[in-house]
Amino acid sequence: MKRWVPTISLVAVLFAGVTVSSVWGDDDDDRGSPKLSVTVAFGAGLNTGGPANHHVLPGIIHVKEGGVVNFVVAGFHQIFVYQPGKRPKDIAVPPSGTFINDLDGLFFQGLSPAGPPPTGFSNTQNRVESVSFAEKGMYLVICNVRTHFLNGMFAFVKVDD
Ligand SMILES: [Cu+2]
Repeated sequence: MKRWVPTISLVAVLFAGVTVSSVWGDDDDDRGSPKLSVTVAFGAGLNTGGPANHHVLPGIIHVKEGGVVNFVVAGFHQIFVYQPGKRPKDIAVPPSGTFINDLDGLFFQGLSPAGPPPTGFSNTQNRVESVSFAEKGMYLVICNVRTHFLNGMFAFVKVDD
């Protein structure tokens, strides 16, 4: 009985299109030069709950000047991005309540998961919110939901050339 043996050409076909960037991921880490369009997980996914969900991944988001960060929002979260210079310890966190709402130095305010959205859909569902970064700098991005931020749900967008 003749046995089937994969040839070099078959192996080449199987791995065709698998580039170094797709192995490393174009946008899931901070390696290499900044990209013009980056995808970020804002919330760890609807198969998680509580503190396990309260993450922005990756923690350092590297994007090219003039580029866009596409935040994939998993459920009940709200994106707040601040102008460069604002640090996590500068956030004025109220002692109670659902939201932080620190508007000082705000660069971008995402859709609120509390109110009726303009689209007619629930803002608590998964969605993408894209934010453009025209100028260089280090921008703090947090989840405006108080307990989420206190669980460490924040990251930095590093805009570079
Ligand atoms: Cu959140």
